[in-house]
Amino acid sequence: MAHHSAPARVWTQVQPDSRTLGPSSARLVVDDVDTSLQQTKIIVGREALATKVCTTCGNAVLSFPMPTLNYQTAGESHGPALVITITGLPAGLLLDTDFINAELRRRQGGYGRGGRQRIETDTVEYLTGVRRGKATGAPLVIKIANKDSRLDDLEKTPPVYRPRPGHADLAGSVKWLTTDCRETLERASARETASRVAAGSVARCLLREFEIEAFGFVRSILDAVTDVHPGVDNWRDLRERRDASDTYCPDENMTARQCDIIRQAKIDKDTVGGLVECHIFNCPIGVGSSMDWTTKLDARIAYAVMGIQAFKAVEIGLGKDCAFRVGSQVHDPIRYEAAKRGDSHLGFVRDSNNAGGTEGGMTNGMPIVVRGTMKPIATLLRGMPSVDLNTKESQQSAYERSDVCAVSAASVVMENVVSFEVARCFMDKFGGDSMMELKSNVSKYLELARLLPLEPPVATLARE
Ligand code: EPS
Repeated sequence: MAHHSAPARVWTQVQPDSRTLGPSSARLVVDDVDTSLQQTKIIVGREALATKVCTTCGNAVLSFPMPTLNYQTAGESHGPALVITITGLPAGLLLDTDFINAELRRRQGGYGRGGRQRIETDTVEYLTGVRRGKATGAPLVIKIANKDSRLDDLEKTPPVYRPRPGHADLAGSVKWLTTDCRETLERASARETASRVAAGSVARCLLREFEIEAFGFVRSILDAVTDVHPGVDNWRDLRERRDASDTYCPDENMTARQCDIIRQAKIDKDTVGGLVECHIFNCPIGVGSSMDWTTKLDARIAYAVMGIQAFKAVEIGLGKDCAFRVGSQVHDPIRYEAAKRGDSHLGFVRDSNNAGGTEGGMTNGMPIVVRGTMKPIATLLRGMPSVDLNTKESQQSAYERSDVCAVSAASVVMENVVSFEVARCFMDKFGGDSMMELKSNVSKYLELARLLPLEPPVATLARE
């Protein structure tokens, strides 16, 4: 007889007056966990199906759709608006609109930006999915209005026939079978990164409920590199220094050098790029998964960072420098300190963090450290050798109003897209339709992880 022929029982029972796991006001409890059932996820298209499978008979006991936290952006640089749709948010998530708008404002700043930022005041308007300041669990649609909207005006927004080397112009024009690069560049423009900052800062509202915090900054512009070392103890202080810096670099001397470099590039009608870094603190062990390459947190982060306009490389922890060291100089030794069981690493202390907080695609309790390389912006006032796509004659590339350096803005974008990926994997692991359920799931997991070993070690059983 089948062990489980039908969804005969609920996996967990929630009863009052037992072990309190959730917020004390709700007094939610999890009782009578059937350990013969395990949870697996099968990715179907863009949705995940959560299926509880009996480990004894292999039959599915319960099956229900579980929306993965996800987002999509729409909108052109000079269209009427940018629109962001976020799905899979737990109901009850408090949206800190001041925080979200402050991140959008920060993205607009940084020394070396062009004239556009004096026109726009990027702020979010919620169209759906919010009631009285909290996410309802329905798709959350956000609008950021473009003040400089002129896409259909051919005089103000003329066709572009001379592609800029380094931009999407040439490849996009051929791909969409047109000689007008405008069709491609309006969507490829880094204006779209405002959408990703909005999505990421919504995800950060979720992460902050679990005291998971992100800190992004500019590591370098051209050859002006700071050697600051952010860590759990000093990052808030560095954040203040970053916020006082015109280039978002938490180092006064380097900020001055970076501003000089940008000023010179402007005189030379040239552009400059640099390195940006993001550190995520206090993420518990086990977010992300080694079970499939698509579920690895570091892979998701790399995907998201490489998706930022003008990014050419992404590194986690020691990154490419791992190639120049032997194993014993790369891997972070493990020791246990019971007094630190309350930390995100649950007491499994690492004195170095070359891994950058991920091992096997999962968080290991150490800060997640991501570095991205942004190339110099492709729109040079002096132009670059190119061709007219209609006549095929050699011409200098076209000039569109642009930035001399947008590395500072890119640091804000990276901080937020990385946060979204952490939140996505966090939701994949803990799930829950509401914040209350999510919090209960997280507490229960941490409680179990701290109780390890939950069963007698196999070696002990073998001796008995
Ligand atoms: C940007 C808006 C754009 C550019 C820049 C980033 O606005 P506009 O083209 O109207 O000046 O300043 O876009 C690019 C650098 C690019 O590669 O397209 C913004 O809002 O960040």
